[in-house]
Amino acid sequence: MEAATEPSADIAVIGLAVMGQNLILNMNDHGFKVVAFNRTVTKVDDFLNNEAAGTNVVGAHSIEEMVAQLKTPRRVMLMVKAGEAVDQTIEHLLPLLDPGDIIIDGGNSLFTDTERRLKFVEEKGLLYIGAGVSGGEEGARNGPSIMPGGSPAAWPHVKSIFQSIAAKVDDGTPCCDWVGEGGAGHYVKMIHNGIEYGDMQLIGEAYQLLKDHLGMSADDMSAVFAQWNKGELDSFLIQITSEILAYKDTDGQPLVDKILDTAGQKGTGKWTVMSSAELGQPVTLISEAVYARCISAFKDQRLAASKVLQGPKPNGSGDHSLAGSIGQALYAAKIVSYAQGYMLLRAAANDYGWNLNYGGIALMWRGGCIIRSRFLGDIKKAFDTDPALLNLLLDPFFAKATADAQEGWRTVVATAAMTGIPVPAMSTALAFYDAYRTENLPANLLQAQRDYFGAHTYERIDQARGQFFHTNWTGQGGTTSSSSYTV
Ligand code: 2AM
Repeated sequence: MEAATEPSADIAVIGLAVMGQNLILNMNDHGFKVVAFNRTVTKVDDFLNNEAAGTNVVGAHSIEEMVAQLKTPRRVMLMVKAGEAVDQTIEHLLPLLDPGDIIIDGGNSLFTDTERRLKFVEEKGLLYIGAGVSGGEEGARNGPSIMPGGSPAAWPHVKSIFQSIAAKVDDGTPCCDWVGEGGAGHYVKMIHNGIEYGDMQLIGEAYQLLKDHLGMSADDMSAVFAQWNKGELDSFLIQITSEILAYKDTDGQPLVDKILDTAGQKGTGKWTVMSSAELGQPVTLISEAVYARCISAFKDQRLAASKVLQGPKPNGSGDHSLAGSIGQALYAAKIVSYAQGYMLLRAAANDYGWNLNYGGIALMWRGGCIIRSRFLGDIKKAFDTDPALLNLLLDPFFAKATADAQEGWRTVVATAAMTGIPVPAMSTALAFYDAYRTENLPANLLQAQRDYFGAHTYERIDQARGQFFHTNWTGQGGTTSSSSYTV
């Protein structure tokens, strides 16, 4: 590089794994000049000579050289491995940057790490963004969903880059908008991934019912999913499921039948469940989806148990007319899952002091990402109608949709129970739906038990809320109530 050249790059991207490379090429397509850097420097030249050949992308062989090429305020996006690599890269960058420069973490970071890094970087006078990026390699190349949060003052400086490269919905609106303060961007991405776990588990349960109870062939199932994809279930995951089921191995047999049934996971589903427990939100469907992957990983134990534990076994003789009800169960349970996800978002916003735009989040997920679907357009409409909507299930459209689907949903859950097919997600969704609409739950008895053995006190239905009573149930011991009780 000649020393006299004015810095001319719009943004730097550190990390040339496939997501980083594809985001760079996407930015280049939209007219931004990108400087690429990678810890293992040989990858910079590999990239420039191959994937980025013939583009305006420039490379750097050191972080210093990279920084020197950037216009101010400098924008540096990290696409490195989540965890320590992010902290190390920030440490390298800080001495080279000036107040007002912006560090963006586009990896799958845990939101609490993002909150910590934001504080650290802001203390040095710089700005920080934690941005969730979803859509996989293909999305990164052609239009991902981007969920940025962090220092509000940074947003105007990255808005045009992010919104240009993001996926667009039919009317051209980008699937990227400001999510909120602190770690809100990575939190919303985490919920996205949790919801993705739930959607995939529900599809898996529908598949197992069609396969084992109705005895359908892979081609027949592919046709069922293709049909579903024309209606209210229209989504990327339903579409690829149809394509996967139709895919044949080299011997002409469905490839899906040859894939070992043990699921992997990287952690964002688990984080969602941990956060739900932390915030006291019953995100039961995503939890079941995470645990279903755990059970699937016990392949050897399941094989042994299948020979010991008694119970009905599906025999493929179910009536094919049940396929419609399975679609209804999938749809109704999916509504519950998103309602639960939004409950968690609301609780997190309250707890962490973020000002979240719930309809905007649905719009960001409407295109580009793995959970993209027609359904998210309906969620956006629900929050447009009532931005303060307490629970998605209470929106008139979704209340009617669950009511309309529930006969099929109940039939499917009951049938699964009677035929021995595990449907943890469909059934926990139904249990949640029934609990949420039940005026009197058995927690009165539970409170009595807690008061009996631990003097934890209880409230009464015939007294104002907030007054606590203790009964000496056995006539023995003192009348003191437990001091550990917290309302
Ligand atoms: P590498 O090619 O030098 O391994 C995904 O692993 C990306 O994160 C890669 O670009 C990788 O760089 C980068 N990465 C992993 N650990 C890193 C670290 N400690 N510092 C900088 N980059 C790192």
